[in-house]
Amino acid sequence: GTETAIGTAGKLVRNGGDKKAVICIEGNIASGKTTCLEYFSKTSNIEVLTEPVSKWRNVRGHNPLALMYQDPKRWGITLQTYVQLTMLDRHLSSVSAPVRMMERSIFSAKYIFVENLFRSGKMPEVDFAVLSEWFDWITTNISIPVDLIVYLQTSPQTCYERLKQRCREEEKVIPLEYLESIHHLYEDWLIKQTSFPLPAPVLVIPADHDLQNMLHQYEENRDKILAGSC
Ligand code: DCP
Repeated sequence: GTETAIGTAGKLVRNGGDKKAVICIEGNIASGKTTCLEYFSKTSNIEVLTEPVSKWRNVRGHNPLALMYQDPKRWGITLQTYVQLTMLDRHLSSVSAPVRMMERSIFSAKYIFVENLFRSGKMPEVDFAVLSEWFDWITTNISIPVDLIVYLQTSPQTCYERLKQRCREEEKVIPLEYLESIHHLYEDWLIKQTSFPLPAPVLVIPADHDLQNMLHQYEENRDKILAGSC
């Protein structure tokens, strides 16, 4: 839907009108977010938004994800501008179910990935400034409600092993150090809570375990996740 309304904070609300609970699944690359979303997609009353990564790999025949990994200085801004757009689109899309679950958020795109590119010297300051202006404008003028963040907490080593196993072509160049940087940014944001504002309370789920164990944990946390969000 494209209905618009002015929300309580005076911001433009464009998510179909009435309030729906929003849960964002956060975690490092290959931390198991997709598995978590798939698990909850089988629950009634929850609508799971599919990951936009397929878009990042193909925008009108171009692959900005691959380009960014090949030459982050040149293409980082290209990918991250598009990530920001696709995330905004996800946040604003209207859902019919009372609970919506999505992979990552516009917040982690900025606070984790853009921040990482900039801090590691892989994004020119002017690119960072322009992206930040966009982000600040969006978050000031558009209401992006999040009710709960579920943080799949992993060790970078576990993610590295899962990454090698899944063998996504674009990601073959990712070294362990990259996952370590992302990990530390996540920990500072969601655990230490010293870096950037939290858009919602955080539920931490240890996620180094094997698939069977993880599914068990999702089952155990199901009520907490759904209660925290309603
Ligand atoms: N990515 C990025 N910048 C962002 C978001 C993601 O560069 N702002 C990259 C990291 C990955 C790819 O996009 O190479 C997909 O990232 P995700 O971690 O979102 O998806 P995964 O499929 O890795 O998640 P999981 O394995 O946890 O299901």
